[in-house]
Amino acid sequence: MVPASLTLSPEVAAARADGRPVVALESTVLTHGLPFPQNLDTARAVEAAVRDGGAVPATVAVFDGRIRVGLDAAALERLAQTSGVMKLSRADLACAVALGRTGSTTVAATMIAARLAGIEVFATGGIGGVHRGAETSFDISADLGELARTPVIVVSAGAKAILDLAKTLEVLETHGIPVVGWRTDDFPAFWSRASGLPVPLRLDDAADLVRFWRVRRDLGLEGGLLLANPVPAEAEIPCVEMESVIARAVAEMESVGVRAKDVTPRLLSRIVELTGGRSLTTNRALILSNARLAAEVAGALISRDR
Ligand code: PSU
Ligand code: MN
Repeated sequence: MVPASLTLSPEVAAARADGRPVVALESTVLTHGLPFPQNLDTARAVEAAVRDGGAVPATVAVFDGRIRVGLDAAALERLAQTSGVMKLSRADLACAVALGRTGSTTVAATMIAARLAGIEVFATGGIGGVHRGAETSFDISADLGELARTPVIVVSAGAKAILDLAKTLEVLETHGIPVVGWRTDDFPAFWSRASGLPVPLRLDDAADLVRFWRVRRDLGLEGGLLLANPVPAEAEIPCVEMESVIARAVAEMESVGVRAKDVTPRLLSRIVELTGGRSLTTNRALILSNARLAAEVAGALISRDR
């Protein structure tokens, strides 16, 4: 049963009813991750990439207290243009619904909506994770806890190198979340194809992933799976180049005392400035690549279930 506060767009509802592949997409990347107008342009391109891959895109956001799964062109535009909307994660999603607010959904909140809508595959740019200095700040994204409990395959370019990737992998392991390198042995670092950290599992074929996912369900193992897809080589910015930019942005944040939900958006926008916009081009390329892979996986899941 879909809860009353959740609305599927007519297109998503029809695809679900017919058993056609659907890919969920988050919206925090639009409101807090990319600047206007690149955010709107990217959102449209991501939806087109999902369609090209044979699946229906379902961007998730909260409008006036309704969780909407699948946005029409007008809603996408409104969201991309409005500044100051709430960034909603597991902790505040229900509050926004109860009070009739508008907000974008993080990876965690999008996974919750996807599960409620019966969508098993979700494409994002990068998940939240364990921040650098977490041993003192305790800043660990709710995305990791969500992956531990909610059964959705999340396609991500690894995790942002603004995070502590080694600690992020440790917490993923602690929670029993499978981290699968897509045709790679090295955990991708968002703008870079490799972090130098080995990825725990590697798969090269969507059919193998689908078998793995179905066995997890059969064994009653709760939680999601992180499919780590390296950015296409032609769009990559190597780790060594990003490192000095990230270190500077992180140090600036610390000196100003940015905390909690503001950390990730502030770091991302500062990195766009410090790279002169180059990081944006890479960001867009990796999101599109993740959307294409998610569509392929969603299609493979459906053929397996037939
Ligand atoms: N990583 C990115 N771009 C983003 C985000 C993460 O590369 O826009 C967003 C996602 O929506 C993610 C959220 O779920 O930030 C994590 O925020 P926090 O670290 O506050 O949990
Ligand atoms: Mn945080």
